[in-house]
Amino acid sequence: MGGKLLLLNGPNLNRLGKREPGIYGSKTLSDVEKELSAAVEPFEYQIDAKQSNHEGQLIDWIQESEGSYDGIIFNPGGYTHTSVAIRDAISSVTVPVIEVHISNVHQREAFRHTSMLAPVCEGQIVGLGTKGYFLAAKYFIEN
Ligand code: DHK
Repeated sequence: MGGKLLLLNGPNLNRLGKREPGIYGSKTLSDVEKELSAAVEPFEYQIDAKQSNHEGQLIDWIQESEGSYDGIIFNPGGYTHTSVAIRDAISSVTVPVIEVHISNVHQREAFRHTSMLAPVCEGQIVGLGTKGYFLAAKYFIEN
């Protein structure tokens, strides 16, 4: 029992709660980070929460996760649909990654239907709101 998870959020997710609330909900990223930490604590899991709007920073954090985390819960924001470099970073580490999207990307614009990253992730949770982050943590705790 026990472990350490990295909660990683990409561009524009720092605007959660203010940004298009009809699509992304009213919780702030800080709310999600605090609630997730509290939810995993009884299982002796710890969450490190990081957010960046910058592709290179996200890549550095993914590379540095090797050996330090049991899993990464990752909402890559718009980089989901574009970033070969983030895909390569995920492939370069053995830490399993779950891709999370708050919105149902498949009900939205066609350019959101493709993920560059999903093929190298352990799994993907889409369209279940911020609950998706909690479901990803539950998966890591139970596996
Ligand atoms: C978040 C974003 O910022 C978008 O660029 C993605 C994702 C969808 C989400 O639903 O959490 O297309």
